[in-house]
Amino acid sequence: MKFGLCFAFGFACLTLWQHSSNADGFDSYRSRADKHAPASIMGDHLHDPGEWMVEYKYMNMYMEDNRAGTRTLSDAGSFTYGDSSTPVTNQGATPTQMTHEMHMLHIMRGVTEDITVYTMLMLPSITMDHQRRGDGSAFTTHNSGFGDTTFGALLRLYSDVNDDLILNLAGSVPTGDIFRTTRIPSRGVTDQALPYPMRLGSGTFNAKPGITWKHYLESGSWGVQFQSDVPIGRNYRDYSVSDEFRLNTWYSHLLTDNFSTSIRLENLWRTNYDGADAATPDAMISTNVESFRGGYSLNLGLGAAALVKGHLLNVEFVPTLYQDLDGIQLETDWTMAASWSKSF
Ligand SMILES: [Cu+2]
Repeated sequence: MKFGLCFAFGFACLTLWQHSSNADGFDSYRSRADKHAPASIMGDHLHDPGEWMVEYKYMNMYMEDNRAGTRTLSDAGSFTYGDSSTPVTNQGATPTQMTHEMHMLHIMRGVTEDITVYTMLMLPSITMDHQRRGDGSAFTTHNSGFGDTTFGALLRLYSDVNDDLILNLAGSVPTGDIFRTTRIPSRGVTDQALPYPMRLGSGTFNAKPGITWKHYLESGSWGVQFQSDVPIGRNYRDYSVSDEFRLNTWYSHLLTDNFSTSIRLENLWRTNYDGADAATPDAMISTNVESFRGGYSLNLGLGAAALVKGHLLNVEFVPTLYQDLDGIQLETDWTMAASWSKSF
C-alpha cells in the first residue's frame, strides 16, 4: 500500500516535471536563430494564435549560357543546336543571360495552436540578354510588375517537444500578367509576345501542397520538405507552365542561440509546358518552345541566420551542383535569397 502510494506520487511528480520542462523546451527550441528554415524555403513553421509575422524576401536567380541536357553550349553552339533540334529553334536569336529577381511580401498569422494562415505577394523583375542570328548584335528585354499571389494554411499534424510535422495547403491566383509584348527584338518593327520565362505569372490557378518535418536538437535543427507547384488546367493563352516538385533536406547549426549557419540540398524536378501559346513561334527562339522547359537540378544551399532584438535576418546562397535540361535552355548558375522578418 505504502509502496503503491509512493509510486503513484512519484509518477505524478515525474509527469508534472516532464510537462513543465516540455513546455519550456518547446518554446525555447522554436525561438532561436534557426526557428525558420534556410531563406529559400517557405511553409516550415507556425505562429502562436494571434501572432503576426511580416517578412520581406529578396530572391535572385542568375543564368548564363545555354545547356542541352548536361552539356554547356557556347552562343555559336546554341544556334547550331537549334538548326537540328526538334522543333527547330533559335532562328531569330538565342538567349545568352538572364537575371530573375523577385521581391516578396510574406504575411503570416497564427489562428489556433495548430493552424497558421499566410499570403505572399510577388514582384518579379526579369531581364534577359540575347544575341541576334546573322549580325550577332545583342539586345536586352525587361519585364516587371505583379506576379501571382499565394494563399495558404499550415496545419500542424504532429508535434512533440522537438518535432514538428506541418502540412502546407496552398494555392496561387493568377495576378501576374502573362501577355506583354516587346518591339526590341525586331528593332521597333513588330510587336512580339515576350517568351515564356519573361512572363510575370503562370496565368493559371496553381495547387501548392507541401509537407515539412522539422526536428530540433540542442545544437541546431534539421528539416525535410516536399513542396509542389502544379498548375490546374490551362490559362487563357492555352498553355500551362511546368509542374514543379522540390525535395529539400537541410541542417542548421547554432553557433549561439542567436546565430546559425545552414547547409541544404535541393532536388528540383520540372515538367515541360502543356499546350502552346499561338503567339510564341518555336522557330524564333528557344524560350518560346514548350518542350524545352523541363529538367532536373540538384542545388546546394549555404545559409546563415541572425536574430537581432526580435528581427530575423536570413540569407542563403544556392549554387547549382548538377542540371539535366530538356532540349536547350539557359542554365542556372546560382540563386540567392535574403530576408528580414519580424513577429509581433
Ligand atoms: Cu512566419
